[in-house]
Amino acid sequence: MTRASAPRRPLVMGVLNLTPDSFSDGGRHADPPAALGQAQRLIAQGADLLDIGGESTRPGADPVPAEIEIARVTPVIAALARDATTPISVDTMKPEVARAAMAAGATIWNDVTALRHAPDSVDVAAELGCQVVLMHMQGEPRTMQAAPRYGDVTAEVCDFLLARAEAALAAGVARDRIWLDPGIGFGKTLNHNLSLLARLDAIVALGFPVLLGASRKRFIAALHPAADAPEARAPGSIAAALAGAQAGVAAVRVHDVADTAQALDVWAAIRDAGEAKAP
Ligand code: HH2
Repeated sequence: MTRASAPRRPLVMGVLNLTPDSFSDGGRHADPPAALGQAQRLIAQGADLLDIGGESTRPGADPVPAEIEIARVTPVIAALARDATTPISVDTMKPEVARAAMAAGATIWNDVTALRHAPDSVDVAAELGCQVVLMHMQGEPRTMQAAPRYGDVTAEVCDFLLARAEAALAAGVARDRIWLDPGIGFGKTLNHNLSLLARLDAIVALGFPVLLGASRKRFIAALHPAADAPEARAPGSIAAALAGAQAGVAAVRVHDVADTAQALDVWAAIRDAGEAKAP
């Protein structure tokens, strides 16, 4: 996936949570017309991809049965796939939800468990032939922030991501369909998040496109207490997106699409001007 006739910079993946309880936009787009309206706004604001989820992964969130998740996401995916050309990702850990989402028109399976939630996840991903995002998480959403521990967080995240990519490849997922994601905020302290954001180049060097999801996350409020409300965290989110751009990530998963796209366009123009001047 690349952007046609535009400066080289990370794709912007707009987040659309069809959940009552997501930490930053929960309950806002609960019915299909409201969700569709928000999806169209995100596309108009410059989203290159959309990530649609029907289950919150915030710390302490309650699990959602597959039928409910499917009922939340598939009508919106089907309507969007009919009317828009923007690639659609489904944010789910359940193979049955991924399968229903692909049948409705999604082409990317974004799995925060890196295809570990169900024993058949890797096989279903291979069978669906979709793109897959393999994300790092220590523990599970309910308890992951209790006491995260690492020796060398970057090395451990890289080892995990490579092992999950190998498991996907062994099951028959094509190499060019695999994305990796360090999982900012998933079983990580402030220092773990910052270490990873400072060493995104090491994850990029693994040789797969990297997706970065730092948008509106709690570490921003830890660094800047005035940004306690998730909607107040756009500037910090953009700072993280620019760190990702500098390290060569392929896409950033964000809530504030217009502001992020603007920041990345300016960043890319400055980089290009510097490259044009280089001897
Ligand atoms: N973060 C969230 C959810 N899904 N997927 C990937 N690949 N990377 C991420 O960093 C990531 C993700 C959490 O953010 P959000 O969707 O806004 O909240 P919630 O999980 O509460 O719906």
